Amino acid sequence: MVKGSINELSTAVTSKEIAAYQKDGHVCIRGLIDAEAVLSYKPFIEEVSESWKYEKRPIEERETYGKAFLQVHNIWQKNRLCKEIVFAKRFAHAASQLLGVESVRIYHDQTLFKEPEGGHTPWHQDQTYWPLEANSTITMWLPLTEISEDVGSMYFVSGSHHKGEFGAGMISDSSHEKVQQWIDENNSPVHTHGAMAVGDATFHSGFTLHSAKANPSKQTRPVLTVIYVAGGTRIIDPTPMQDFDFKLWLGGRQAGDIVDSEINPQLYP
Ligand SMILES: O=C(O)CCC(=O)C(=O)O
Repeated sequence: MVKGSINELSTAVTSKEIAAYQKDGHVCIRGLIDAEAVLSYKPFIEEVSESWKYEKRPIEERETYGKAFLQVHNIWQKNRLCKEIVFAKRFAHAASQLLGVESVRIYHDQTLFKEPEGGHTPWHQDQTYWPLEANSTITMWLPLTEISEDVGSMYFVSGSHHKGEFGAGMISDSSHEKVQQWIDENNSPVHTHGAMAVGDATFHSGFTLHSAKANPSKQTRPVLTVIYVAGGTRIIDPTPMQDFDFKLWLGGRQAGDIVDSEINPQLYP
């Protein structure tokens, strides 16, 4: 099953891309992995995503966030082949290079399947939900199919990760409006990496403001994300918005502890 390249260290990340990531808080690594390798795991990821989805309501009955995508978390715990791709050293190595750290662990993974006619992903920051030290996380966003810019590609506010917590609150119409207003008022630079081929991946920092457009097509936009945390990162006192993640993704570790539970194994080196 393993196509060989997923555990070979990445040569795709250049020093220019590392500098771009550190400056902008996001980057697209083209050709991070062979398309063939991604496509060989796709049916297993799709199957887990379908069988574990908890959203049962028709799309028209959901609120904005519910319309943005169907999600399933920690597919690595649900299927052996999904674990192989989520734990791929190639991805974890790229994450550590971009973060500029020696080692990374997994915080958690998730599938984000934007359905046909699925809505936009409102502006938000991920770290609003994560009780972790600042600047310690990076998310890999890996489409499992070729995507065009107008089918749910990601948009980022360049440099927003330097500002820390924005205070937009939970992902919703309200976070979207607050961030959009701030972007408009400040002429903030919004960037998309546009169309992506299978094997390309974007990476963004925990505090980077980001969103995605709706999916106007008749095809699902399947994406796998893996969230990495730098080795040695400490857990902070959770805010009420971080309590859910605190209980779910840190294996019982407490504020002040290092992220090192058995559900956060080191993926690189
Ligand atoms: O895939 C999307 O539409 C949004 C993804 C996202 O917000 C994330 O990966 O942090």
